[in-house]
Amino acid sequence: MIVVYTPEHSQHDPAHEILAGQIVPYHEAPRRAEIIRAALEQAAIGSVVAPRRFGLDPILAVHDAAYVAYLERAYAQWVAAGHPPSGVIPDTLPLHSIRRYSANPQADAGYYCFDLSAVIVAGTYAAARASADVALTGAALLLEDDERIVYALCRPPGHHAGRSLCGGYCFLNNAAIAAQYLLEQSSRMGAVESPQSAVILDIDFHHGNGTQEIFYMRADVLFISIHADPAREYPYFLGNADELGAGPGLGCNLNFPLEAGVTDERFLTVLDRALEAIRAYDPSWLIVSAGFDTFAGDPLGDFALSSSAYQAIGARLAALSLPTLLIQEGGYAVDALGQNVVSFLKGFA
Ligand code: OKP
Ligand code: ZN
Repeated sequence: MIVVYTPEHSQHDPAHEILAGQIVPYHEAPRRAEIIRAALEQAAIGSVVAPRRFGLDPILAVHDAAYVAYLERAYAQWVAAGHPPSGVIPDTLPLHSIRRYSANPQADAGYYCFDLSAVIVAGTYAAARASADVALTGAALLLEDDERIVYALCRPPGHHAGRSLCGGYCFLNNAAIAAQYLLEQSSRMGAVESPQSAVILDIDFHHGNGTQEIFYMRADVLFISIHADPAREYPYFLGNADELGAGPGLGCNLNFPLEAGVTDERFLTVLDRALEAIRAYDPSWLIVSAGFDTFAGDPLGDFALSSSAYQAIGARLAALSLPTLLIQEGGYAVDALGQNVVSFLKGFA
């Protein structure tokens, strides 16, 4: 198995976030990726490669150009406006009818953000670009045909980022960018006559609202998410079972919102239903938004998965026998994160 990793993620290192009105240390911290990398090395899993550079085109195939330009300028204009150098956090969000764009640095931040957790510091844009390149490199390796399973150690994560919104520690939607790239490149190569399609399976504790939004109207990407019921948990406003896709994408969005306390057995039972849907859809590619905040000890989650559950999940995904891109998303129980990722990847061995 190939592992794609770059130390560039560490430039994205906000000190704090605002959680339920409290200023707390940033959960989505650089040590998460370093712990995973060290655990993979110790378990001798995979050969680690650095990402290639893909430029902006594959990012702009998913994200709005004005949004990406905002991510690039946000920190500098924020500091120039006299705001704190600790990072960009909006204080006013243009919700409902209050929607006219304003270039004021505070308003700019609010316009492109849906919560207070996606803090932009000086290195955020570079780190987010590198994270997208990690995912794209994984996709390219699958296209080159010598790899069937690639693990992209992405940081920052991506599944909450929408076409023109950051939030939930996410800036660029790595899974969506990789999926779009796989579809475009494989139909361009034309070696395969059959129309290309992809499944994005999101097993992070939180619903992948950004990914859902990006592909909601499309039939060539089936988005399936198993997550905490949004009635109880972040991201609150999306992730219900009755969100089935729209227009040509109707039937190509499948949510499994779950109760608190989900055990290994319960999760695997629900996963089996997701796998049935994947088999029926018969995609060319499988992209997994792999979050480990479903772990029993996670500070942001209320599921009860054990470390060994991830190996069982991995083995079931491997049994699909699809070219598979594994994309790192959440997981905040950092002491167990390395072992949980190792367990997951062992399931593919
Ligand atoms: C990112 B990923 C919960 C507040 C959550 C942001 C969580 C982002 C999770 N009470 N704040 O792991 O899906
Ligand atoms: Zn999560």
